[in-house]
Amino acid sequence: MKKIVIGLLTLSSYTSFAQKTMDEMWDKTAATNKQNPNVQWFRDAKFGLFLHWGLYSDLAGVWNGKRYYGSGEWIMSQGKIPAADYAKAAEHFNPVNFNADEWAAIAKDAGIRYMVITAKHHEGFAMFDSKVSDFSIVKASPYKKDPMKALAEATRKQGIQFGFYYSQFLDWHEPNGGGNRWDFDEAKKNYLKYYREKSIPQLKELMTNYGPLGVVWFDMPGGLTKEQTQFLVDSLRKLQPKCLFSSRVGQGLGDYRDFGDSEVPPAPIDDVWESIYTHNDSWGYIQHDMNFKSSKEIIQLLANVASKGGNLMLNVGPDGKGNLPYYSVKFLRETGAWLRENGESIYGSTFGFIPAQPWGVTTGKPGKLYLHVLNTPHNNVLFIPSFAAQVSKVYSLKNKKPLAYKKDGKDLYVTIAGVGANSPDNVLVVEYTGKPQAYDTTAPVTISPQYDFSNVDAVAGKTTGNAKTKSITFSHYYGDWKHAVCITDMQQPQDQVSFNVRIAEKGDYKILLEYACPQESAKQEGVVNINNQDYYFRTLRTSEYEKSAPLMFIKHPVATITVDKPGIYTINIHPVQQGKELFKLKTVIVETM
Ligand code: FHN
Repeated sequence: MKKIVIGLLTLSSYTSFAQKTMDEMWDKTAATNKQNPNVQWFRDAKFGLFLHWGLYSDLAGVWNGKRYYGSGEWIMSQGKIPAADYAKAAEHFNPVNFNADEWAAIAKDAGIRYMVITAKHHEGFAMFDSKVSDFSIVKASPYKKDPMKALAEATRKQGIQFGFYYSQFLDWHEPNGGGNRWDFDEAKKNYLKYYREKSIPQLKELMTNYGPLGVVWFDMPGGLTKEQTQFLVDSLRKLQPKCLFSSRVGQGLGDYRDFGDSEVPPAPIDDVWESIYTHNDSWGYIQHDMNFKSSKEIIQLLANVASKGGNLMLNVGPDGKGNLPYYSVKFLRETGAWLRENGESIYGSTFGFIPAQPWGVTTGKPGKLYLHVLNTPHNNVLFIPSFAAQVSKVYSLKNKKPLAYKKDGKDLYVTIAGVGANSPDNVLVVEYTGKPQAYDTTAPVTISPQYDFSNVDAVAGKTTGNAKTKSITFSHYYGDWKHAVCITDMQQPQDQVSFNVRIAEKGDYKILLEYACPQESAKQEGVVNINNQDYYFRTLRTSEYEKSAPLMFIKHPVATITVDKPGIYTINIHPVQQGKELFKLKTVIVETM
């Protein structure tokens, strides 16, 4: 069994994060500080609310009549706005509609267990009453109050852990802060002076004046050595020993691990970790960004992240008047309603020992496996392969309705007819005794005609030769990062990928390859071998790879096959001859004909 390695994805600045191999992503050497005994509440919390709120929220993605797209909180950098001009924006930042109790109540209704809000983002503006800098909501804006104090109290009153985001290095307002090269001469910057005079003192203010913090969420570490970072961590820990630090404190000194923006690991990670996603395309409020994820998307994302053993912290960007966007409130409340019925399968769970199936994913607790049914099979029978433990009962979590099931050898079949398929995630519970099998990354991927498509994802592939499994990062709008795990570096016949699949029923199937292919790789021959039969194809051009642009994929039908006998098969793919990288293969799709 391929061991799932775990570790910390060391966070270089996100602009340089491009392609990491699976091993780099799961590099165990950069361990987190697993010794922090206070991490259990975080591990169990599973669902957090991220809030990006600052001067940029009032600009709402517009400066001097020009609309900016993606990462509204980066408008000063995108527009290379002089710090003195940008600072004037504070004069009309007056969030008079802000209501801490209302925000906290919405978070509670949404099933949120922890909240992290930007105390200071890269713009350098303190959203709290800082004695260190007058560039703050209290001193520089007509609002003149400290919203963080009120929000911290209201959030804790709702039983939700409260924490701050703090950009400890990037600060475009300060001559010695990181990142502003349009106003200040990089060569003259004294980062340590910035840390000593603003960053660390403000962090101490936050850890002293706002009550017990669950988390300090650091971001974009830079400029500090491991020793200096250790000194920062040690000095802050003295103020609140129980407070957890995110991995973006840098140097592997976080208490838990954050993946890249909008990234989920493709297989379970037995570590304490968090995936962070925007609700639309931006962290900070942008008035013309209306691409909000539905409650179905949020619920299925939450289930997917939990099925890999992690937390989802979903971001919302309040506007400059202190309002939460309508669709964020609407879809978060709908998510909360689902969690009130199904939260047992999420909160306090860990990854399920059955890998993703065509019907969905699994989470687990001792003696219980939760089946998150995201796609209903045509025959209303769930196939759960190789369920080694002894099943004691199976039922719908929502209404405890018992469900018929049968074992055939180790395989488990559950009849789900009549279980309300209208939910974005129908959760079933399999209670069992005895020892379940460990999660097996080499388990064959199920292909079944009970679904229109069965996906065989790159992470399930076994690579040989120079072929690699890599997480490819690209974006739509600025900073709106996307990730695709692909099989890459196949340039010659011995660079191969093989997938073990279990085809559940005989029949005719169409094989489609979902890949990205730049001009230089187009028109190269590849071959798919299934059951000792070769199927040739020639690659089609999709798009050039550039991390700050969309990476386009094609679903290229390459073969029709007939399977006479259900069973285990191997799908092998490789270039026919030496050449450029054949393509970046994301998925082998098996369509039921
Ligand atoms: O640059 C920031 C960005 O504005 C946002 O705060 C995200 C949230 O994870 N962090 C950095 C980019 O990764």
